[in-house]
Amino acid sequence: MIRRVDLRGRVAAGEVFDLQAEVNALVPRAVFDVEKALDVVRPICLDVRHRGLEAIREYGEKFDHVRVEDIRVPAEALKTALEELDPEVRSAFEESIRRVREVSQDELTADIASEPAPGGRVTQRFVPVQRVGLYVPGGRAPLASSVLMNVVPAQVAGVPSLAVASPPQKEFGGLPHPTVLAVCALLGIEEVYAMGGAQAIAGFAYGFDGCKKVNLITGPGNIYVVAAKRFLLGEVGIDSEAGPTEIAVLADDSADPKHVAADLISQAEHDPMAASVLVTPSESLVATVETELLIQVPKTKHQDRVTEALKGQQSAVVLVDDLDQGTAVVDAYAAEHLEIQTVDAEERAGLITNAGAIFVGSWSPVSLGDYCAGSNHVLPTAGCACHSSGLSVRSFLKAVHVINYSRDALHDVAGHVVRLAHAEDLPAHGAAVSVRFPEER
Ligand code: HSO
Ligand code: ZN
Repeated sequence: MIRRVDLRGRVAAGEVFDLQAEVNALVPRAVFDVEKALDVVRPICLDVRHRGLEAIREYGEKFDHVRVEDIRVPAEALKTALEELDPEVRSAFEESIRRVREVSQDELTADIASEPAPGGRVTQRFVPVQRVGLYVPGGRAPLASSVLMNVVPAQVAGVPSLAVASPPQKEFGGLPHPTVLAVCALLGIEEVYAMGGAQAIAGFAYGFDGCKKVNLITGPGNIYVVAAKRFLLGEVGIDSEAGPTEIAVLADDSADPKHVAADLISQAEHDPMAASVLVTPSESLVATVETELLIQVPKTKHQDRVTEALKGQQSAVVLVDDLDQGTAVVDAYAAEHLEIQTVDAEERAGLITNAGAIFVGSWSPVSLGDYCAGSNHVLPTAGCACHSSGLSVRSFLKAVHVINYSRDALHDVAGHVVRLAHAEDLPAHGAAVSVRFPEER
């Protein structure tokens, strides 16, 4: 069901960046060849740039098998979708929104004022990105929860203009999935487009008839969406690249094998390329978790893709010498989601430097974070957690330094500026300061 990797005596605990190459060779990630996908998306993006709306319609017809005349979803369709949403599902979304909103509000930072010299003020102001395009994938199961994970922090950040794109669905008459529309309506989003794939990303990046160009695109997507975002970076800003989902569990004998197995299966349910990795020094836990997988997997609805994901090279049960080695291994692996189920889970979590999100103890499963913890589920995958963060209010804010010096404060430091300017052979830089103090020349 899941392969074993024995790292006992093989990976020395050391600096995390020393271990990265080694751990990645032993627990290889799924092949997610963005470079290859770039060759496919490049002409699509350029076509959308030149032909706009008509190109988006044509690619929708080709890839989503439905031609949509009105790409912009009518207000009436949003309203109807919300009315038709199951009331219990609606209240679950509302609770999820409330929690993400509360966490986002607490994350808002006040301006930071400094005075590095008397009369010389530098203030860091946080300014929202002005127009954002949010992408919500269609695919196997459209993840309506991703709508709120993108929209809520953007709204709390104060983004004044927000648009959502999601692929047209043939079975819904060319509209995006009704639950996606319902959540948009619940959040007060009025600008929604039935477009998907690379053509949607290009549509947002360049703008088209009826849709103004955006400044930033966020949200997960398939490999073509990821490739299009990479191609268009610079033309627009993007959030971190989201590939197939990953869960790493660091556990000892105190962990409940039923819980560990269920959590490994939960993320495997997303994608045959999803990675589920258990890291433990306990041989008995390995045995009980393996047994649990054999019991639980056949009972899951999406058994086929769960099995494929667990059998893949990207999934493994990894035996380590002890929890310290295990901590070093999961830290080097830099999983999108890291669960720590050990006796000392909280302290151990404090040692981790690389993870998209860390789930501490027995009562914080990844599924909680996927929906209702108040944290965000759009997280860096493929090891990107060693340089990137998950989505949050900060993703939608730009930090701007505001410099405001008095005459005296500039005068006090003028000599240093002039000297540095000359040292770089840029005398006009110095002159722009000294011209302000003509009496001293
Ligand atoms: N685990 C996914 C997010 C998600 N799960 C949405 C269910 N719905 C990536 O973090
Ligand atoms: Zn999930």
